[in-house]
Amino acid sequence: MPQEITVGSHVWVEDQELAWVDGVVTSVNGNEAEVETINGNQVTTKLSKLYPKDMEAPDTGVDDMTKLSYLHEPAVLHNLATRYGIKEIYVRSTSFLTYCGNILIAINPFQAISHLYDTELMDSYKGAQLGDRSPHVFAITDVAYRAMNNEGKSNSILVSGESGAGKTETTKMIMRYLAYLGGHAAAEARTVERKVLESNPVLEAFGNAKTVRNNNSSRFGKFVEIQFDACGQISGAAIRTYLLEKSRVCQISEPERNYHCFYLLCAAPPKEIEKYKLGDPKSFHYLNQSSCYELVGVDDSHDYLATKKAMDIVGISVEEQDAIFRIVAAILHLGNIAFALEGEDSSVLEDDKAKFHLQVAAELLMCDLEALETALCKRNMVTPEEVIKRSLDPLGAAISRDGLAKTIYARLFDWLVKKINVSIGQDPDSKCLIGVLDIYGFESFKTSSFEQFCINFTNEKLQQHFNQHVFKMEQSVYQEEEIDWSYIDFVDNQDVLDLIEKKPGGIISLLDETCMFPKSTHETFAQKLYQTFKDHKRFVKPKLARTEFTIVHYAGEVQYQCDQFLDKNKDYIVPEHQELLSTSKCSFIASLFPSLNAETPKSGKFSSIGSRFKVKSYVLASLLQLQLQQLMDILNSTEPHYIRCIKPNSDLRPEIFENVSVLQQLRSGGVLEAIRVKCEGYPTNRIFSEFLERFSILVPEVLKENVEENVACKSIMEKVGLSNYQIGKTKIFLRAGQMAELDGRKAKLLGESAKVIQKQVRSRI
Ligand code: AD9
Ligand code: MG
Repeated sequence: MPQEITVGSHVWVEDQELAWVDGVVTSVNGNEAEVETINGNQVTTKLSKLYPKDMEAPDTGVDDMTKLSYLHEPAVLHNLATRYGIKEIYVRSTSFLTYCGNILIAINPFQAISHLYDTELMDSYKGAQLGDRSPHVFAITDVAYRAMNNEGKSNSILVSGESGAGKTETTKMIMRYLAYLGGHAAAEARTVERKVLESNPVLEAFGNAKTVRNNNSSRFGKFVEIQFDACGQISGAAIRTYLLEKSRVCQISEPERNYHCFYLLCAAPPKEIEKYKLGDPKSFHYLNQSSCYELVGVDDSHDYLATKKAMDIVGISVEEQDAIFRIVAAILHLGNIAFALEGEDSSVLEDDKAKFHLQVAAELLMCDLEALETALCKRNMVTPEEVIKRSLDPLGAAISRDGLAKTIYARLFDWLVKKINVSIGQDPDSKCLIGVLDIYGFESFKTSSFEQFCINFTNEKLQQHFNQHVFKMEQSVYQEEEIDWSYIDFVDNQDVLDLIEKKPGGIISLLDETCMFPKSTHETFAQKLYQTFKDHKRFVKPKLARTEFTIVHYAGEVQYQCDQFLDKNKDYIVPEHQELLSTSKCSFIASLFPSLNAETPKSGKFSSIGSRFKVKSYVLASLLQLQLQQLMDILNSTEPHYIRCIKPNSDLRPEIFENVSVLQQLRSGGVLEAIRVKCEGYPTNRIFSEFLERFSILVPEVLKENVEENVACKSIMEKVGLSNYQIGKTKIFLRAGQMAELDGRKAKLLGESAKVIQKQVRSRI
């Protein structure tokens, strides 16, 4: 039972709607207490479920979580809400962002805040000490840049958060600030940083889409590696992308949209519309599955021209741009090729409209019309004697058509990334880099599928990296102060990672094996999982489940539906499609589908796309595993900084702060876990003089005894009867709850209830 809570104590109590609400203890009865909350409720609860509220905390909150006197969940949440609520006061000083150790929490304002990203502000952050300026994305970037220059070590900034939390916007600000810091003075030398910045609109046009959660949602993960020369100037960059959501090309649901580029092209100048035989987006199947065509505040025709301009800057030639948009148009036409049943199980083009679109698609893809039709409607059956053409039924033909559209799009996207990398150029002599990671956050839906499995696996990997780092940071503070830290417990998520990626025997291995057997089904896959992991504490077979499984992730349980795991894992191009496109008369298109025999893997960093083409079929989950391992190797060689983006509400509106959802995000983002790690050790520390100012009233004679500050602090702790604290070189380190205990004693001594703690002995918190 926490001793500090008595009648009159100000506390936080759990609340279904608000997560935590503050109140005053009105009675204590054994292990239970009655609390009157500020919203007028009487709540009876266990004493152990109450958390003390710091009555000396400033009304404006604190800009650094480590300054919180009581480090616990409600205090963290309340502080964030306070900071977000007063953002008007801080418009100039940008204080809706809060540091937590070297973690920056950024709450999406959902409104443009004036001067927040001005050049003047950049000037003011340049070279400023971290504590001297209010927390800001520029501040953390400045620290990374300076650390790189001073210590000659690569740094990385990992941005995470749920969809719509502001990761991409934050990433762009980091890149802008780095271009400002490491940019070239002479205009003609600025091409590298211009290309780096302009890669964003290009990738967004092809990789972003409106979703329920975000009007400009990135449907891929991205790691940008910015290379610097010995003078600290940008000398090259490399972009790696992860897991583009291919299914969106063919399937969208209300109120979402397909990738932006399709709508941009439909809003192109009349000449282009005519050339690509386009028209109203409503007339295309791949777009009209949802009735959302336009975005508020977005002018597609303006963005079309802006995208082309950005393409110019990143070095995509006019001919290449023509081929790219020809492909985008061809995909729209492909989608309109509908099939009808012929005979028992064959398919033919449904009507003249389908014939027209087939013809246009063939023209745009510069391939033979009949060959395209055959590739869509028929499959080769190879027998020892001969190759027989087997007809597909209309459903099979539609699946074949969608498969073709998805493959073309994915290859186009990969081409863009590769082209940008080649155009920006890599600096082979660069010793230092700053990596910026903009990756999808943890996801849990009613029906979570393969995509969520991959996303959550990625997040487990990053979480492990994060935990290890936070733990290391904690240790380094203790070491600096020369205090004992050896017994701090550290819980890792290695067990979840083993469950997913252990070789052999993990889920990914089992999935790969299952995909290799032609007769496997998702049911046999599920059975295999149930058998293998029946005793694994991170794996649960839900009651009555036949094809679902649950993983107990660090951020919570997620139930996966493994229906489509096998299909989605096989990233495989139909040989007939490959053959068709590799013989396209358009050299650009043919180059996206190099003939399998002619392919030679390229050496160097960006061989993955090339070597991927080499293999006829591969499995996505293990490809991701490989990519993540490479990412981890890079991250492990850098000094990491973390930005946790928080989405304050799901309406995407300013000034609304939803406690429950924010708390869930703090949990998923590992912020609460970081706090837990901190609480395992000494969550609160105070410089000796501050501690004495706040608590010498408890043992006034210590000030009279002419002793060292550390001895005086020790005396106070001993007289109050607290142990297990540590005295460092400059600070006293307190265990969880000790600060509250001291405050409780003080309040009692002052002869008043904790409710009216006078703020006379106010110390800087
Ligand atoms: V997703 O996982 O790619 O779906 P993100 O990347 O986390 O997501 P994004 O950066 O795209 O979110 O931000 C969503 C929207 O929030 C933006 O389009 C802006 O309208 C808004 N936003 C985000 N950050 C800021 C900001 N610092 N200032 C103003 C912002 N508005
Ligand atoms: Mg994004």
